[in-house]
Amino acid sequence: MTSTNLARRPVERKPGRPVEWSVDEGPVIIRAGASDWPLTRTCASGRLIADHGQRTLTAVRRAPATGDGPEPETVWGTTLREFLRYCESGDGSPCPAGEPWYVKDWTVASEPDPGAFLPADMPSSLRNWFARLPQAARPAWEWIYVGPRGSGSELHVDVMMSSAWNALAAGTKRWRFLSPAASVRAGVLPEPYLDLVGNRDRLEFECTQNAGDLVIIPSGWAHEVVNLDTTVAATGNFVNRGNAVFARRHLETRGRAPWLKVLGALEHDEGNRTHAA
Ligand SMILES: O=C(O)CCC(=O)C(=O)O
Repeated sequence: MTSTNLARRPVERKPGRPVEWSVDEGPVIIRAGASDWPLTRTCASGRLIADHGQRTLTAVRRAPATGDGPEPETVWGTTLREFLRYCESGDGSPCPAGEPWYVKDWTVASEPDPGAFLPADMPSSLRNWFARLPQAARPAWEWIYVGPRGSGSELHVDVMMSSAWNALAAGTKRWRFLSPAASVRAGVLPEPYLDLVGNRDRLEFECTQNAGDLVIIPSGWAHEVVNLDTTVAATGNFVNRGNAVFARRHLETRGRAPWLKVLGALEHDEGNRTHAA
């Protein structure tokens, strides 16, 4: 991870209840903000393998470059128990050369008991309007990520210009964030989104997330992650009152009429709820 550090600023907060956050604040790390989340407790008490070790999972890794364009991902069907053994082995087995394997499509929605991973009641500023849709119509936007040292995610902006939270249950992650203006410059955010963002400064900074810390990433902020040791994290994307304008612009630009209709209905429903409250 290289950094030109056009600017640095602290992004740390002490834990507090409820988690108040707004997209205008930029990325925030709340120390110990997820220390009482179910997955963090399970990891801290050493019960992860006992509780979920038999879970079948798919790990991905980039295949070695062939010179024929983008590297395809290869997949490994495994169990959590076997995958954690691989993570801890340190010898790269069963795939000694190349990129580390990473589990990143373990969806919480596919679990019989999502409450074993996430709080029953998410902080309101992190709630996802789409979670109100019936299960079959809802995007599966909550995942468990498991990876060894050296695995991670390349610089990207999140799906549908959503914001995201990341609750680290075990291990250490190093994050790099680029403000929307810096994300445009890096070629990962299209220029037309810039008018939605007040601050045009090209900010770039890094932080280290430890087990129990909660990171919040605003819409339009590109981010990149490297796992410094074996990590287990819950992550989720959300669209709500704080960032719906980004999702709307995204859906309009892409001509996604059905999703625009859904977003409109959710906005209307939210308005009714606010008035009723
Ligand atoms: O932990 C990772 O590898 C990336 C996570 C991420 O991009 C997110 O939580 O939005």
